[in-house]
Amino acid sequence: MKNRLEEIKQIAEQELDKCESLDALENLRVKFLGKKGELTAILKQMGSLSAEERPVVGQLANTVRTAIEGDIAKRTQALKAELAKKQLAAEKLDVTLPGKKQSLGRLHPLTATLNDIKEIFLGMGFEIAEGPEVETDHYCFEALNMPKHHPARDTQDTFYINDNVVLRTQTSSVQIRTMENKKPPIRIISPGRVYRSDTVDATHSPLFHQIEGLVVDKGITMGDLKGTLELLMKRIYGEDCRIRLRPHHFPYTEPSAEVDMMCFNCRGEGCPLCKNEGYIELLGAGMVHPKVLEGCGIDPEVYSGFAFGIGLERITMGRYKIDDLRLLYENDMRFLGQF
Ligand code: 2NM
Repeated sequence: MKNRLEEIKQIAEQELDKCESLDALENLRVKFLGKKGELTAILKQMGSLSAEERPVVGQLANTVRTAIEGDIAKRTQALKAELAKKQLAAEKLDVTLPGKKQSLGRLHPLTATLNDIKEIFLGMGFEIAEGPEVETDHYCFEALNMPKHHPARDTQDTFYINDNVVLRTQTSSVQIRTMENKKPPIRIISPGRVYRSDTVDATHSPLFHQIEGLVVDKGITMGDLKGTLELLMKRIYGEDCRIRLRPHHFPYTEPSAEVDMMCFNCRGEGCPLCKNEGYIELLGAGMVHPKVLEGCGIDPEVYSGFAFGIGLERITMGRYKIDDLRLLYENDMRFLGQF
């Protein structure tokens, strides 16, 4: 039995050296010291020993147990230290490396221009009105003095949801809704998405953005319209910017005008950009047609008003000298990063 104990101690020491993980160490402990382990098996046989031998073997068994326990503890410590070292090496962090560059976002040129225009109008006491992009025929055409089969509808061909519901072709629908619900004085701009059944090219897109303005009060004249638009253009393009009004026709305004801005390229001299005109067409405007006012329950004998519609894309392109409208929608960072 003594020999067997010595043998157990030796085998345990040999196997201990081969243990490469904490799991293996635990298995080893169970194998030698556990309830069904080798050492316990020996102790169970002690009954067969003589009274003289028993304390001697008992003491030896304890010594062997203590020795194995000690060895396991030592090996556990060593393994843990080794593992910790490996983990530290794997998670090594060089705090002197240069950091990752954070690229800050910025406003899209359309958003930046819209924000500036909103500020200018808010400064003149306008309110911002918004409305649905899916509109009824009534708000999009009928209330704007464009009954069914009116030729002006051809220039605003749009997308039909059904016979009576369309994607709005201009934000005038918002202005009609405002005039129906609010008595003058009215001073609003209505920015938003509008839709037309156009083929995409450098200056056309089936979805674009408009900012329409409307002022209705007693004694509003064409002079108010021109002064308001001149101030807007000076703020956007610079104090030396001049505008001119050309007679035009819209069904919803009378008289109507197209508003041009002095060419920022040649300053009125004439160049390829303005096709030798010296001016660039910017927006449409006019005095709200009496029929339109009347349809909204506003007496045209008492009130008058002006309205205008600006294409956000066009004004943005002029401002940043962008020559193709498609660039504004493609989200190409090489383009957007320039602004
Ligand atoms: C334009 C040009 C001229 C316009 C008219 C109205 C309303 F609702 F008062 F009749 N809102 N906007 C208008 C006038 C829009 O866009 C080129």
